[in-house]
This record gives sequence, C-alpha cells and structure tokens, in this order.
Amino acid sequence: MAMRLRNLILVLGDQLDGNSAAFDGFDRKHDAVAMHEVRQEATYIRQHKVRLVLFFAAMRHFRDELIANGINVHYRAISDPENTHTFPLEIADKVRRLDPHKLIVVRPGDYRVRQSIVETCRNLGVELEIREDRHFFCSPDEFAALSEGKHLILENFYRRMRAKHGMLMERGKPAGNRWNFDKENRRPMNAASKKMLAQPLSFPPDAVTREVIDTVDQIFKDSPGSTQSFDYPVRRADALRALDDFIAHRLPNFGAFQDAMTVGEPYMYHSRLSSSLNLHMLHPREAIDEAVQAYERGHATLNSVEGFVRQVLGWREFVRGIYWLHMPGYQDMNALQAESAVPAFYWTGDTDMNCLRQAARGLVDHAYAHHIQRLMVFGLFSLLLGVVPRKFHEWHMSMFVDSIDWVSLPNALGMSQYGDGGIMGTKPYCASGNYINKMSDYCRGCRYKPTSCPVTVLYYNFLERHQERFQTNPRMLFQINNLRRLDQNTLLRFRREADTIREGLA
Ligand code: DLZ
Ligand code: SF4
Repeated sequence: MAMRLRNLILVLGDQLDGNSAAFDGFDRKHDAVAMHEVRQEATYIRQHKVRLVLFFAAMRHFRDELIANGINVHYRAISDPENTHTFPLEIADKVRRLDPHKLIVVRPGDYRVRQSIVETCRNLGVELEIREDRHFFCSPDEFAALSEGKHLILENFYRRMRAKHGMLMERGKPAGNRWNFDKENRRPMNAASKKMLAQPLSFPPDAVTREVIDTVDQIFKDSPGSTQSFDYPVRRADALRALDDFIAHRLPNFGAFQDAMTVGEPYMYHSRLSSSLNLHMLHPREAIDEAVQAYERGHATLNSVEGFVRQVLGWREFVRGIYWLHMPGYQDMNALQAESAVPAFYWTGDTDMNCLRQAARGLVDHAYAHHIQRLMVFGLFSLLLGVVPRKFHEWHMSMFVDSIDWVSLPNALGMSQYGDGGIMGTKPYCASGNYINKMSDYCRGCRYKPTSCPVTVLYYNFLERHQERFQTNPRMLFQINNLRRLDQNTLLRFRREADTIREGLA
C-alpha cells in the first residue's frame, strides 16, 4: 500500500523563499511541495505580459532550485493540458492523488487567495495550517496591537521598528540624531545629475524564461504590454546581484533625488528591487543590512540610507499592517465618493500630457514606474479626476510588475487616492501642475503650460469640490486658502474646463 504523504506544502507565486516558515520541519521523505501556474491568477484582472512572465519564470526557477535540493515538487505548468486553472481544483486534485495528512501554506499576500484556500480545505475535509510569514518584520498581530485604541501613523510605527530591530541606531538613538532626512531628499534632476545616472543591471532571459515568454505571448497575446524587453531577476542569485548593483551605483544618490522625475528615465536612482522583494526572492533584512553597511563604510550618506530604510522597514511594513487590519472592508472604501473610470490612456500612454505619457511609456515597456511617478503622476491625476479608488488599485495590480494585493491596495486606494478617508495619510496627495514642473523636466516638453494644464484645472476643481471636507484639516489649509484667493471667473472657467476634460476621458 502507498504511504500517505505527511505534509503538502503549498507555495504561491509570491512566496519564493527556501527559508520561509513553510519549510520549517520539512522532511524530504514524508513531505512534498505543490506549486500551480493557473489562469485564474492571470485573468481575475487582466495583467501586463511582463508581470506574467516574471511570476511564471520565477516560480519555475524556484521549482528547479527545490528539486536540485532533493525536494519532491508537484508543479503544474500553465500549458499543461490537465491544468484545471484554479487553486481550489488544483488543490483538490493534489489532495485526491497524494492524500496528505495536512496542507501547509504561509499566509498568502492576498485576502482573496487566503479565503479561497481556507474554504477549499474545509470543503475537502483536509487539515490546513497557515504559518505566519517571516519575510516581514511586523506580523499582523503585532501591528494590530500597536494600533489598538489609536490612529497609528507611519512616523511612530517606523521609529518603533527602527528601535526594535536596531536598524540605523547608535547607542539607543537614531543615527545622526535625527529620524527623518526628508528635507534633504527633494532635489530635482539637472543635466549634471542626469549624466551621472547608472542604469540598473539587466538580466537577459535564460532558456527557462524564454520558454515562459513564448508561452505568455501565445496564451496571453491580448494582455497589455510586451515581453520584448523583459530583464527582471527571476532567481535569488540574480536578485542578490541586483541588490549589490543598487548599493554600489544608485544608493548614494537615492535620497537626494528620491522625489525627482526626468524624461526617458523609468528607474533613475530607485532600487528596482520591489519585484524581487515582493516575490520573496530577497529578504528585506538583506537589503537593509547592505544599505546600512554602505553608510557605515562611508559609501552612502545617511539621508540616502535612511530614505531607503524608511521605505523598506517603515512604509512597506506599515502598508501590510494596514491591509490585514482593515480587510476585507478596505477594498471598497471610497471616502471622496469618486465615480470615474481609469482613463483609457493609462493602458497605452496615448495622451498629450507629457508627464502622463512619460510615466505610461515606462509602464507599457517595463511594467514599472518609480514611486514618485506612481504617486504624483498617475495617482495624482486619478485623484483629481475622481477615479473610483478600487478601480485605480485594480489597474495598478494589472500593470505593475511588483504589485501584490497587500501592497497595492493600501498604496493605491489608500495613500494615493485617499479612498480610506485618512487611515493611511492625514491628507490627500493633491498638487497642481506646478509641483510636477518643480520636480521634473516634463513640462518643458509638453504642449500645455503647468499653470493652466489639465492637472492644474482638475486640481482647483478637486479643491473646490471637497473644500468643505478639507477646510478643517490644518494640513490642507494652505491649499484651501489659495483656492479661495481665486476670483469667481477663474473658478467658473476651471469648473467648465474640468467638465470638458472629464467628458473627453469618459
Ligand atoms: C500574480 C500571480 C500570477 C500571475 N500567477 C500566479 C500563479 O499562476 N500561481 C500562483 O501561485 N500565484 C500567482 N500569482 C500570485 C497570486 O495572484 C497572489 O498574489 C498570491 O497567491 C498571493 O500570495
Ligand atoms: Fe503634466 Fe501639466 Fe506639466 Fe504637461 S504641463 S507635463 S500636463 S504637469
């Protein structure tokens, strides 16, 4: 009689870490791993081809590493004719064939997926153990405890994380005696700094990835984007090389130019590590440790290193905490009662507004835009236009190589669209075209002027539409007062122009 399997470890596409809690106590003789490429995950929202290639290629490389380590992997490829293409049916098939005592999974990064696995195991009558994810510094329980009875804000959370984990701390105090170097991190690019830019290391596809590219081009030919310039890391060894490359060549200028944007440069001084981190090929501790060492040996300044640590140890952990604290209600929040759809040019870049065209071009080519393009170009325009926050999040999930529900929802719906009414941030990130003009060279190549372009028109219209709500918010007072200085004719003109812009984009 065949022996029953002891534990079947389910590894999801964003859990590619051989040291994850899923493998604690793993016994090669009695346990096995199951991984599934399924159409359900590729089509529940349409997805950029680069994103699909990244997930499938990284999953296959991880599978190969596990097999090389003597681990028994039951892998279902997307092109397998027997593929049922959903997690529930694939799990049911494995449970029927392998008859495991128990299924083990690390907490999925998507509430929807977690619910589906819980329900599937309940229906099948198989025991399920969900293990906490060691990839993160702060567990959902710890975050909930920190939030108990108060509105936890990023700055306080971040300081706690720094102190608790001893990151950039010197004798109990923050390095440099300051927690925050944001003021030094707002330099716009100029010709000289543009010349210094070093492009991130490129990882040309190997045979495994090339096969995935062919499959994606065949099966998902109607998906957005193109696979042509795919060059993301898909193996842990490459993710580590990408980290070294960032530390050596871009971290030193990361801080100063953190908020800058410039024509034709999708990456600038940003790390381009988010896809490797979010698929768990890289641990955030590795990234933070290397950055801190770069500061300690004098290779990078404190404002750069602190800015990077703030993103990884502060912001990234904070958004995940917010996600698990507020799901499932969070995804439908729409505090400003926005009603518009995502503009069609968000998928193509086909617009005469240069800021949006530049950001969308990088997106169509690489499934990537850096943080400030996401927040202050795409996010800003959607906020001002009044796009339904969940729709904006779904577009962000579709088009970005690094988006997983836990990270996209609080960033897109919450921080950028103010859909949560102030849980993530105390004020909406709204600004006029003048902000984009200050932080980029986009306006120079635009047919509009920043003082009267659609961004500015929609900005004043946004303030006017929501002034009652924001006039009591001290952080918005300056902007509301500026609005009130405009004469009635100008306001009326902006109102009419805003209506015309909305109609044109509907
Ligand atoms: C994004 C994605 C895609 C495109 N495909 C798969 C897949 O085929 N199999 C899989 O296990 N995961 C995939 N993912 C990631 C999931 O959509 C989702 O983000 C994770 O399961 C959450 O932990
Ligand atoms: Fe964007 Fe306005 Fe500047 Fe044109 S002028 S690039 S629309 S901010």
